Amino acid sequence: MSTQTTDPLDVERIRQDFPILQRQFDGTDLVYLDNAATTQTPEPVVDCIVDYYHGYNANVHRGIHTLSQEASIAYEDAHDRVAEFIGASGGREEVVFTKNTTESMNLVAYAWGLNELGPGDEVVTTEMEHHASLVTWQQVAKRTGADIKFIPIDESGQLDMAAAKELITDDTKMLSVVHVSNTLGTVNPVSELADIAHDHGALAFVDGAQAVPTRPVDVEAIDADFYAFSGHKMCGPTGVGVLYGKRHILDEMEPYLYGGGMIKKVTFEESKWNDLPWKFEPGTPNISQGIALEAAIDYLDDIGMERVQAHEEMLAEYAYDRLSEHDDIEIYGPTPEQGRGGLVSFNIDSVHAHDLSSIVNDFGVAIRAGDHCTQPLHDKLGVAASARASFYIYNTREEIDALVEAVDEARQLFA
Ligand code: 7TS
Repeated sequence: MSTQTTDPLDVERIRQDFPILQRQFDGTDLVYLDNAATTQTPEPVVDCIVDYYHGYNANVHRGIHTLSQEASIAYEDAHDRVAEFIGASGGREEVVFTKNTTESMNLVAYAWGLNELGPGDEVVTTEMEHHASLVTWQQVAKRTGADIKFIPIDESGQLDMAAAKELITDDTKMLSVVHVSNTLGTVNPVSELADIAHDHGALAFVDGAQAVPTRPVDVEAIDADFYAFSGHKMCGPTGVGVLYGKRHILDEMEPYLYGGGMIKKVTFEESKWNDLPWKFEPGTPNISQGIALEAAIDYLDDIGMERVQAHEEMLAEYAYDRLSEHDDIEIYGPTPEQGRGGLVSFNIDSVHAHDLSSIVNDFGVAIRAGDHCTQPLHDKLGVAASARASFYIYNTREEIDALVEAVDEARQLFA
């Protein structure tokens, strides 16, 4: 691990690693503020993928030949690197590579939920979950007869912890909570919630899709039983995600998908499962993406995750303050003082979020509009959609100024 400091980032230097940021549309610079959806990919990560295809493209875990050995070692080592990055002392055995956070979530739902839940059991989750978690638990609940309970949010978009303590009981078998909300920017007290769950004999699943890319995360300090995130939101490629699980829990779980690679011994009658984590990675995996996730982690670690977090918080505060200057803009979620991740979702009175996103796009500014896969949360906020600007290591205050100016243009157009 690099020496972590909170010195400001050398953003100009970082931007040079991302050729896509040089794009212009009719002479207008791209201002990419849709990082909660996916982040851009720096050259060392792209190079890693190219090196793989140019140098040692082969299937993993099956060939004796040199290329296959090289690919296998690199792919396996990437699991260890992820474990180190998130503080999983069990190493690769606690790190399953999936396609994305959504698949990690489904793995837990199928392999754990369908076997462990039944009528009378409860899954406690929150009102700010992404559909990846919410829809999946709904399906598991339907198939097992378990109930889902929701920890409500308060006016500021933070969890009502008094309600959480009431809702988590001895009937709770799983607490499932998002670490950083992709809509509100709320940073949830996941460690405290995991402690409450454990006091009642329940497990804790944490959706870290917006957390691992933006702050130091230590799954053991949180004491999460499961923790999920996606490579493509942290400078990595699409097609690789992670499910961390405590070793003894993964050990006892049945596989989710079956086939080659996940078995140790097969007869016509039955099969014995492979060691962790391969038991959960059947078939040919996303090899180059897995290897490139290590390159993405090296890239972020070189910058230092504490500095990434400080940069995110600085930009979130700046955007919050600049957008708050206007009375016709409503921002959702906590104030910067209450703590928020590097994104700001908002609505402007006179302009629908989709129109806003389309108009600011004419000024080269890429933001997201819609429900951000949190429809029930938007229902609770009383809106169908919101506009969202989300930041990363290569964004600047000037780019937020460009957003605010583009929003001004939209306001005038619709006045
Ligand atoms: N959980 C959270 C908190 C997320 O923000 C996302 C993606 C997911 C799960 C699912 O991740 P995936 O990699 O499996 O797709 N969120 C968003 C978003 O906010 N805009 O686009 C994708």
